[in-house]
Amino acid sequence: MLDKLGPSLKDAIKKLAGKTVIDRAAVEELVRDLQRALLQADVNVKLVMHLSQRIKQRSLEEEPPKGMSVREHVLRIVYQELVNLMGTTAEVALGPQTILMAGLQGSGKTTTTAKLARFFQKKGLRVGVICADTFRPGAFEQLRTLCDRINVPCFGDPNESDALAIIRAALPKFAGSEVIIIDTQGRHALEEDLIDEIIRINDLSRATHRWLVIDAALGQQASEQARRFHEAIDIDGVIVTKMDGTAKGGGALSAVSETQSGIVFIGSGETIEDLERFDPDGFISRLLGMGDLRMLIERAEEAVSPEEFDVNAMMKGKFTLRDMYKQLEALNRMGPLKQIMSMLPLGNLQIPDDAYDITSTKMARYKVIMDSMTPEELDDPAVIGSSRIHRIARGAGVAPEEVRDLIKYYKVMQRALKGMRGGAGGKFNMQRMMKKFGRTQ
Ligand SMILES: Nc1nc2c(ncn2[C@@H]2O[C@H](COP(=O)(O)OP(=O)(O)O)[C@@H](O)[C@H]2O)c(=O)[nH]1
Ligand SMILES: [Mg+2]
Repeated sequence: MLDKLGPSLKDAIKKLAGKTVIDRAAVEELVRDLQRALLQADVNVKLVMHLSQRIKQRSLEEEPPKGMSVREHVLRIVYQELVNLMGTTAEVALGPQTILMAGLQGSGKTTTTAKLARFFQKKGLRVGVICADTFRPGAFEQLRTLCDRINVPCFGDPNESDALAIIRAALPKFAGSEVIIIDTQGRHALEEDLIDEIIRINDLSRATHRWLVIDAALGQQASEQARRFHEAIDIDGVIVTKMDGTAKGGGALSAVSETQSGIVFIGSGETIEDLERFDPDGFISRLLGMGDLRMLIERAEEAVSPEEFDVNAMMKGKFTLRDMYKQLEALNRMGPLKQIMSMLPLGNLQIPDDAYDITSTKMARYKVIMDSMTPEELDDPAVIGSSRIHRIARGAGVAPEEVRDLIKYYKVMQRALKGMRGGAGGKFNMQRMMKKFGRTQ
């Protein structure tokens, strides 16, 4: 998508390294690279010019915050302005709701309906899906096949030509469902009767949310569709699909952002799992190469004093349960785990949002368990045998399984740290670590 932007920006920002005053020529060069990359991603020219202006002005006029280098100062401004450009995230509630899917034919509504059903199902909610597309032949079959794969009930009637009649029949059937998703027809163009129908469906279903599905390949043209649908049914979330297959994703995101509609999800592939929550901060951080372990360690050193948390010793191989305990505390102090993760060099790895949730809950449990351990055990977890596991579990009021889980987690961290020291080019192999991590959950 904006892949080209990353390397050229990183090069431009590198040129600022070591400078003590901000150099107009360097900032201008940076802005030119940025413009080229954004225009290639089909971001609207006016938006690009506005952004360039802001970056130039802020870089040259704002005082760098205390202790921040010139490079970091400019990097931070570029980051903030790009995050603004790419828009905001709309909330997704994990409770009872009816979601109406809108969008033109081929935008990915049906596929995304199934992806959403899967998303809510994974969050433990009962989902029901309604096919209200009476226009496209085989629409019901397509949706039902997708829903069958994930065991989500799907209601439709290929012989009924009235979408409202289908919805009227379907709603009582899904009275026990927490999340109801209604897939609608699309057509090739935004026609008046399509708009009329979606307005009536919206009224009849009393939808909690009206989400618009837009193809990323539209680039900046996405704003026109977003505006028209918004006028008709008050769109409260946009899903940009096919981000995997186009270079114009940046254009689509910024165009949608301009219409003031928040982006709820991004579709990034054809399988049912290829749906991601939109996270502008993480997205831009990775793009700018903030996925940089050195930064993480700098942050870590800020959050805890050196006596408390010896990063260097840890990197050299001394890593006790106490270190891990301190690390967990430091992570807590540094803020949301997710933010920390976005600073690590994850490459294209997508970490599912719920991985963070599970992890922070687990962390709290681990702390309780560690409080029941002796100093000896904390320093050298290898001494913890089966009878000690039971004693610790009783002390912490948890199942022995959970103590074993913690020790397993410690071993994974220990191995990951070894990998970090010995891996290719000294790079932290996060992907491998997350895989192991997943297995201990
Ligand atoms: N690569 C890719 N293809 C997608 C994505 N979302 C949908 N598609 C494909 O786009 C085509 C149209 O999707 P469909 O759900 O039938 O669109 P609808 O007419 O709006 O219901 C299908 O071939 C989908 O597999 C996506 O995020 N990435
Ligand atoms: Mg469809």
